[in-house]
Amino acid sequence: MTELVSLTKQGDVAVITVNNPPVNALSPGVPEGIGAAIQAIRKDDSVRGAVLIGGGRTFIAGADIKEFAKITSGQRERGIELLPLLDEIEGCPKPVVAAIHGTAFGGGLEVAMACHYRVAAPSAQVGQPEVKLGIIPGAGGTQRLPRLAGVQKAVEMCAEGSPVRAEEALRCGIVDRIIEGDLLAGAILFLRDALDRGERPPRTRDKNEKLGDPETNAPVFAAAREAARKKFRGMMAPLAAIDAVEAATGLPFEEGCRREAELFRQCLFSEQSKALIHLFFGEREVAKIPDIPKDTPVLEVRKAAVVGAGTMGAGIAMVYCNAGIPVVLKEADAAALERGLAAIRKNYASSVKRGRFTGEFVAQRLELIRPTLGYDGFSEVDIVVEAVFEGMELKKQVFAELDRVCKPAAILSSNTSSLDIDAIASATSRPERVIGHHFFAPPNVMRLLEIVRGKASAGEVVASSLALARRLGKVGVVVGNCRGFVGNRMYAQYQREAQFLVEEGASVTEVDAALYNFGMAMGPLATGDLSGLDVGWRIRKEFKHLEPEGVRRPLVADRLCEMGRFGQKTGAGWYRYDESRRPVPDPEVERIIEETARAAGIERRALDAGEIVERTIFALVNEGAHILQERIALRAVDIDVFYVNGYGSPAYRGGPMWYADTVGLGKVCDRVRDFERRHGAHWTPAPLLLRLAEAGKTFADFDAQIRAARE
Ligand code: 3H9
Repeated sequence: MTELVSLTKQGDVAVITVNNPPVNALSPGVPEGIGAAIQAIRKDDSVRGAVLIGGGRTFIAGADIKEFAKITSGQRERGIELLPLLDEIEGCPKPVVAAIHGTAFGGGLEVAMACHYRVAAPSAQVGQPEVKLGIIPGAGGTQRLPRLAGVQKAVEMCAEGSPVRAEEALRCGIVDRIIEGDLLAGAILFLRDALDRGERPPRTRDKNEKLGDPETNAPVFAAAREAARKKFRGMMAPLAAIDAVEAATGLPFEEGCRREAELFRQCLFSEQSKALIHLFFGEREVAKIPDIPKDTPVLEVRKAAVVGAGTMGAGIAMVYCNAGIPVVLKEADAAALERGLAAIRKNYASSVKRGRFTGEFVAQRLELIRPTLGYDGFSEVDIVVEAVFEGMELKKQVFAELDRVCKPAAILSSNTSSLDIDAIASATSRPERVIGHHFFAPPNVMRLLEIVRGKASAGEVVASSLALARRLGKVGVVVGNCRGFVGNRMYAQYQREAQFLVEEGASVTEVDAALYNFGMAMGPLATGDLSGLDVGWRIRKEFKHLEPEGVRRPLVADRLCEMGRFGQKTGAGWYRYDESRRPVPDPEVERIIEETARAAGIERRALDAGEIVERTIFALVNEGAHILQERIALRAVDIDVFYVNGYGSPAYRGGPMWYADTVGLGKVCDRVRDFERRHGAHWTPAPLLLRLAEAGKTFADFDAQIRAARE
């Protein structure tokens, strides 16, 4: 065999083991190795059947995703052709059992479904997650899965990409038995039972009983399409996956596979797939910090504390509880503490109602919260998250107290979204243990954690923060210390342009609709209303003395705040809100905008959606380029991962920096220059953007250089 696939024998049973760490992907050599093993088994009269198993921590986790870029860039001539291998396995006259542990994902599940039987460890998971990469199963997954699991389940798994656990896989017919204890021994026993029964190795392709009929299938496909259009707005792969499963119900197996292959290719060569694959690797790359070695020791977090039980503090406490970490929740007065606890209980109750958590799970989580008005229990915690009101003096006071009450090794983190982390750290005797942990609202939902590295933050504290982020189910992105860090610093430019656009003549709904249609989860003005316009107002007032003179500033948001229109929480902001918090366009706001623009001498005109998108998204990109140049973000992909996970940027566009690459930095730069001529110095192109555009390069090239330097 190859080094990647070994063939051994246990009596009359052959064992094919895939050894391609870390996840046994089907990299070049693996399919060939499995194919050669099957041929050897066919010829070997002493072998009656085989078990296919993964070495190390998992079964095959899918095709090698790195190969896709080689195919689409032309670097690799042929696609990944797994179908002949799967025919080979399925056509083998001796039964082959797939023994699954870890994850049988994508091509891994497709290989398993071509085997005659599947057994699984209780902790195993199976899935067709291809849509998350903007593609669909491309090796018969959409044809074999409905034959095993039925149409409804197959549509769900292929269109949504979520895995199912072994128990459910057994229930719906994807696996035949769950093996407690030694998986290989159990798989061999299972195989011997099958051999003793003397049955012909069953081929999944022949199992047509679960394929249903057009009448019962039609509403299943219609409902799946409707759900996919809502849940995966703008994405093509989920709809293509549904088409492919539908083909399984209407076409003979081989023709269905051909249809699947066509759809797979269309998806693979789309910009969406390239963007999503960029994010897949990006999410893993953000945890690699050039000056922090992989083996840096990390602090084990057994207990945590949160200071402040407001919206953010309460949400952060829930994040810790959900990860099973006991948390002390401190507030200054009893009423505020009770409000925070009530918010947590209400939030959990609605999760139970929606079926996300069981009542038992929630009861256990609530047990983990220990409310307090003082600092009792703080001496035992490994980490504190400060989430008090956003003001430097208060934060310094809290950190000085934490320094006094917490053990020396404890990490002291701040949830500040914009304040100087070094200034906060200066209030302690241990600035090396201080770091920013900026969560995004609502903390128990949003995946992003902005990890702000102060000038003194120790490598161990950064590494521990990244490990903790993963444990909390977050994606941690490490950024440097500057005003607003990466998130709010870039977002401020985006918001600024959105507001300038309304002053210049676009309506509130036009601005929001243009960006919603671009794929943002919400328009910028509706987002402002959701997070509260008063937050930015307060920050603008705090930093007013730092604003350079003579620079144009948005005017309307301050006027809305002066009128008490803080957004959803006051029932009015950029929109008015009805009792169900639905936004209603408000003529009063349009009147205020017109009045303000007239008073400021701003000429108003019609603006189209294209210009709205360019003005807002290129503002993000230009600021992103400044941030990269200043090394506040390590790589462009860090910014992309950041914006997709924290700011509702559409994943299928790959994040703002990747999107700029797809537009072409030359074109982006020309538009930025044009905006500079028309709107002033805040549009001056970032030197890095200019440099890359002039050299015909991309942000991806910039990242490649950083990667090369690291390696
Ligand atoms: C497919 O199969 C298409 C088919 O229909 C056939 C078409 C013809 N390839 O996530 P981790 C790397 S599409 C290459 O940190 P975990 C990953 O980058 C594929 N590399 O570990 C990382 O590298 P590094 C369908 C891969 O334990 C390292 O492995 N399958 C692949 O938290 C560890 O990864 C999927 O979409 C891959 N397939 O989670 C599964 N997978 O250390 C994608 C991982 O250098 N993978 N790597 O940063 C996953 O969901 C998770 O990695 C998994 C393990 C759950 C398996």
